[in-house]
Amino acid sequence: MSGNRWAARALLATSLLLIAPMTALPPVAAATPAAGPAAASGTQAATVPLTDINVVTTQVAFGLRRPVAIAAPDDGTNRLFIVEKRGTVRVYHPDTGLAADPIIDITASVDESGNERGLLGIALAPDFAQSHVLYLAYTALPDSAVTLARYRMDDKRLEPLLSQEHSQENNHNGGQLTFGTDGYLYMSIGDGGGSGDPFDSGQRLDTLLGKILRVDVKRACGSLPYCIPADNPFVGRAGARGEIWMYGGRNPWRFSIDQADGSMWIGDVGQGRWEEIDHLKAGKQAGANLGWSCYEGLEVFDQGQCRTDVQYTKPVFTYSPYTGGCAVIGGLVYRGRQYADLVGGTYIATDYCSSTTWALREDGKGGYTWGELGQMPTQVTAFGATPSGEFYVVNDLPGGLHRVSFERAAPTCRVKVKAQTWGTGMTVDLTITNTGTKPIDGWNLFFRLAPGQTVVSDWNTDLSQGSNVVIATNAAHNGAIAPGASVTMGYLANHTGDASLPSHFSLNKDACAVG
Ligand SMILES: [Ca+2]
Repeated sequence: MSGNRWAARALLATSLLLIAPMTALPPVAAATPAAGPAAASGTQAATVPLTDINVVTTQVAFGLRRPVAIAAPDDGTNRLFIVEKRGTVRVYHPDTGLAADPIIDITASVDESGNERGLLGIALAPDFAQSHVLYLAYTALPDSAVTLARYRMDDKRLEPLLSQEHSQENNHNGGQLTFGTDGYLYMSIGDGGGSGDPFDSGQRLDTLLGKILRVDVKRACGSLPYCIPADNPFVGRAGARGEIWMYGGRNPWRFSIDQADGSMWIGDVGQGRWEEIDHLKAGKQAGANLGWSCYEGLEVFDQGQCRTDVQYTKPVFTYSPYTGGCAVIGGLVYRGRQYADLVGGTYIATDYCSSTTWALREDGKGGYTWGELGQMPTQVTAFGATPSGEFYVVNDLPGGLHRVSFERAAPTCRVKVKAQTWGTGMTVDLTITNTGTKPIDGWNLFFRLAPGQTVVSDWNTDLSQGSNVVIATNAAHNGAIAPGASVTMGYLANHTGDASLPSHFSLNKDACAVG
């Protein structure tokens, strides 16, 4: 679901596609059976440094066929519903494992042609425990239209509610479904696919392509089998679709709504230079313009799509796919109990190709801190949370379901930064210390440069820069770093005014302490 860089690869690859010693935490709410993960833990935010946290995953089921979404009925059954792209939903239970036969099978209605088409999203009705009603997003037969449908488990009835023509390209279908704290259903649809927004969909308001929609599926209005909430931002505007909640999306493959505060976190898959995560607070969402295809991340992508009379919502986090990433996989804010001291209130996401686990927290000053928590399994397509807020992920071609846990582990490396800056240049010395207990034998240090910085030369390392990402590899003479020992390397760079220094480092994929 990202660009066309990975066209021959798996599902999301074609273009698809955050603590201190635990201080006295406020008492967490008792295990109240309520709607969604918010029920679990309240809203305290963990403060353990992100560099001190590792993600750990444990495979609990295998043999899934291209799983792309997870839903967790809050009905006391402890089941997980796993969506398979071909059009089936299978049940996993921690005691009995993965059921062989699907509980839902709509393969007869699903167009699975092409890498990114199929059954893509699921959302359980807020009253699912009583109604057994859920909602599905898929590309439909025969015309590949991106479709929202209601599914009644009691009589296996599938009722299409809304569809968006999407026949020309098979990528960028979106397909995330999530109920908001307002009881409305939110749905993402990609920009129509291909590459570079060929239909100019992102900035147009007369199409549902490149959008996040908000609809009321509890009621029907006139000829529509759903209603458009009267306070949707473009209701009544000539030539605009009333279903639109936000626009300027490229392929918002996975987004989530934090039930604790109503904010929305969006992983919008990038074209080729930037993957991005957007965070929109409650009250700041209606009519937000996420930028595509004027912007890709923070960079102008297509000036022809830019306007001076609109306000663009900037991503809160971007990364270059240069280090092996290809498609951001939007995740969830952790609101569970088990790891609340580590990642409570922290947003967790990953990348389909690099499997880097990204963690984001608000810094209380209007910005965000970020970190890397280690590796997810390869090809993660979606996160899911149990009613008590614990995380699972599924991965595409390997077809696994994995339980996600977090552990506190002191960083095994420390980087000290020393710099001299002038007019348009800077020299930076980086001292790497092995703070772990094992010898390091060969290393790669990853870090990011500020916009406008370009490495000119390096010493005691073999350094390469792609986009804003630097990979510094050991020189022949300093690959070995014994526990407690240090090596110093550095570089000279040009800058265009911003001489700020790198602030995050990872050594052999482990995040390092800094300073
Ligand atoms: Ca954007």
